Amino acid sequence: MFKDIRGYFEFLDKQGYLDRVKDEVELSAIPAKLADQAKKGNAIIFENIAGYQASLFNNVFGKREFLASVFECPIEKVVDVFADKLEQRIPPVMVAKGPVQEIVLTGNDFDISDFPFLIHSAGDGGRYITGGVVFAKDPETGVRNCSFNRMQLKDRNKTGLRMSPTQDLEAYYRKAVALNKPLDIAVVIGSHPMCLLAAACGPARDVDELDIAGALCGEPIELVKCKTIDMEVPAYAEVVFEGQIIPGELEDEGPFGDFMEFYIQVMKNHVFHINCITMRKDPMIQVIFPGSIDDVTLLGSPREAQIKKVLNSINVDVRAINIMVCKNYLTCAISIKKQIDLEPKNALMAAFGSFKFLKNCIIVDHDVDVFNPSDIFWALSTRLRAEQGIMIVPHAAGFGRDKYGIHTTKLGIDATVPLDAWDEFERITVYKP
Ligand SMILES: Cc1cc2nc3c(=O)[nH]c(=O)nc-3n(C[C@H](O)[C@H](O)[C@H](O)COP(=O)(O)O)c2cc1C
Ligand SMILES: [Mn+2]
Repeated sequence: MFKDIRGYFEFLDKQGYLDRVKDEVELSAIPAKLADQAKKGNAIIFENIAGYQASLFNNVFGKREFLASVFECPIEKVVDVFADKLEQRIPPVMVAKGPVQEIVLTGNDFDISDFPFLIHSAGDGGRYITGGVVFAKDPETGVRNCSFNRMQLKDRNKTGLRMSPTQDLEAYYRKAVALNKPLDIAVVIGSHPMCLLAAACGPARDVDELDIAGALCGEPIELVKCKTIDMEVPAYAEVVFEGQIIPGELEDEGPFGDFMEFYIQVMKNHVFHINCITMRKDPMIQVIFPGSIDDVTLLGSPREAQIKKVLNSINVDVRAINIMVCKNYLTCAISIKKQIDLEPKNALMAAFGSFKFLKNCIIVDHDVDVFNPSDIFWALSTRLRAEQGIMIVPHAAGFGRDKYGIHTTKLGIDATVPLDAWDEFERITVYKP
């Protein structure tokens, strides 16, 4: 497989999935351009940003087709290939040097605002790092963890950092607090696309996400030692910020437009102190727009794989699954070839049981396209018998940030036709002589 994000872009370029903007662009003009780009779906690199040395890229996973090409399978098979690979492990290997350390900046030699980090949404409290993967080690066991965390630029060497109470990083942080020791972290920007997927997939706490990244690549990720902390980072990444989170230090962070397309209000969050930057000579910075397909692919595709695997294990004949149907990963549409009349309810219970954040789940027949929302609505209007097809499970765990209890009730919908009535529900097709 390609070695790094640059290799991935070459790979996408050959298939017409990449746009390179060579003309000079103002940083402030980029968010609006990226909103347009999201409709097109191609990955994009801004190579010439006025006043900035680094380039900026976005839409690494702009279309489902990208992963299908990477895994060399049809789009509908991506979920199965991904599920298989997520169970494999290929541990990383150490190498003596790598391009990510071509330049080393310490002391007063750097200012993070010199990198093209964006204000993403109109009401955001400032510029944010959205494409950074946080590398940390369990202070007791040394097990590595990789996760996404938003970081608000605060000073030349300081950002705010949001970790949620359920994240592995937060568990490591609590151990650091108990030991009264700073938690060393490295923030890696411009990671290999398989490292990005691994960092978002949320495996068990004792699993090193880089072992999964290796499995997704089919070969080990090569790592170099950080310059100032006891951490290893991908040798072929673009930029690394090395530094610490200090126990007990909290500051205002936000507002920030999040993946549900609301603003998270200002809250007390952690602070990341940066003491060293290593990077390539001509670094590239990744940005991820909350609630974009790019964002939802990272969080949604491993959950699709997980749900599909569970349904397969109870012999539900899943034809297609789409957890991005509402631009987040809270609602899922699944098409099945029904084998038993009341089976969709069992499938719904299994789906809710296999992914806690899942709030709404719709099951349709195999002739409905789950990637086409109007086709799903067609099934609701023509095939749903609401008095028996709707299942509500109140008071179950759901998405955590939920002051108003919006995510604690599961809505399951069976919009399939009775098994013995197919003659009456066969869809019309256009007459062709
Ligand atoms: C672009 C992006 C930004 C994210 N930002 C945050 C964040 O700021 N805080 C957080 O707790 N989770 C965030 N997440 C979700 C976590 O990265 C994700 O749940 C990950 O699996 C957590 O890793 P862990 O399982 O090792 O805890 C983000 C995910 C993505 C894709
Ligand atoms: Mn983890």
